[in-house]
Amino acid sequence: MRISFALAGLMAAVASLGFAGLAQAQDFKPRLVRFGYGLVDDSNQGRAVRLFAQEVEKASGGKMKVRAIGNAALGSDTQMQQALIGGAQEIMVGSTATLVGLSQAMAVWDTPFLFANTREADAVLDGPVGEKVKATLEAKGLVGLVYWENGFRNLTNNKRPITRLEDLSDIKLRVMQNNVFIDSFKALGANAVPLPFSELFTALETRAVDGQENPFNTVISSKFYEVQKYLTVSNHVYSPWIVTVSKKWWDQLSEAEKAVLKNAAIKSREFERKDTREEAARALAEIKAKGMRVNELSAAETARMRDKLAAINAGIANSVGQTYWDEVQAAVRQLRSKK
Ligand code: TK8
Repeated sequence: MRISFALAGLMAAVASLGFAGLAQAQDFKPRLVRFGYGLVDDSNQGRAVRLFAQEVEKASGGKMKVRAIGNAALGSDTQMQQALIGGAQEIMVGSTATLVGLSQAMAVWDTPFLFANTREADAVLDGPVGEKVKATLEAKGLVGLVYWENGFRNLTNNKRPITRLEDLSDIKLRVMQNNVFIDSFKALGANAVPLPFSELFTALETRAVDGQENPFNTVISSKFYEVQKYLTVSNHVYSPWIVTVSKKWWDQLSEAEKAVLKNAAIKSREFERKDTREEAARALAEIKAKGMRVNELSAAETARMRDKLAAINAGIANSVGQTYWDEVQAAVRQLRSKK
C-alpha cells in the first residue's frame, strides 16, 4: 500500500516536471504531431494551438514537433475526427457539438442556457462530470485532453435586428451539425440549416443562409462582419471546444510523452480561456467599429426564448442519457447554492 502511494507520488512528480525532470531523452522518440483546427491562424484557437506546440517542443527536448494546421486545411471538425480515429492525424481542437455523432453524451453541453457564466462552465467542464463525458470518447478511438472556451454564442444575420422571437421566423440560420442545435432553433421558429463551419463564410457571402450563431471572437476572427449586418447579443448557449488525440497514436506513446501532452494541454487551456475572455471583452466595440449593428435581446425576450427552449430539455436528457443530464444539472445547482 505504502509503496504504491510512493510510486503514484513519483509518477505525478515526473509528470509535472516533464523533460526537465526525471524523464530521460530515451523516453522520447522523434515525432511529428499534426494539430488541426477550423479557425484562421489569427484567432483564439490558433494562438492557443501555437502555445501548446511551444510547450510540447520545449518539454520534449525538441523531440516532438507540433505542426499547427488551421483554416480547416485538414478538413472540417467531423472529417478531422475521422482522421484521428484512423490514425492519419494526431491532434485536433473543435466543438464538442460536432462530436455528438460519436458520443451522444457530448450533447449535454449544447443545452441552451446551461451555464450562466464562465465560472460555472469552467467548474463543471473541469469537474467530475466533465471528465466523465470526455471519457466517453475513448471507446470511439479518441482521447479527450482538455476543454477550451469557444464561448457564449450570439446571433448574427443579414435581415434585421432580432428584438423579438418572432423576428427569427423567416431566417435561414446556419447551425452546427447536431440535433440539439437543429431542434433548438426549430423550436425558436427559425429555418435551421446544419452546415460545417468550414463552409459557413461562403454560405453567408452567397446568401445561401441569412445568419449564423457563434461567439464574438469568431465573428471577428472569421470576418463575419464583412458578410453580416446585424448582431444580437443573446448568449443562448455556452460552447466548449475540446482538444482530442488519436487513440491509435496515443497508445504508441511512452508515459513521458503522454505526460508532456497532458501538461501542455492544461497550460494551453489556462492560456486560451484568458486570451478568449480578454478578446471577448473588447470585441463588441470592434464589431461595431466594423459596421455591424448590435442590439441586446431584452430580459423579457430572453425569458421567452428560455421558456420555448425548455421544451426540448426532456429530449436532450433522453438522448445524452438521464444520468449525465442529472449529474450536470446537479453540478450547476451545487455551484449556485454555494456562492
Ligand atoms: C470550428 C467550429 C466552430 C463552431 C461552429 O471548427 O461550428 O460554429 O463554433 O468553432 O468548431
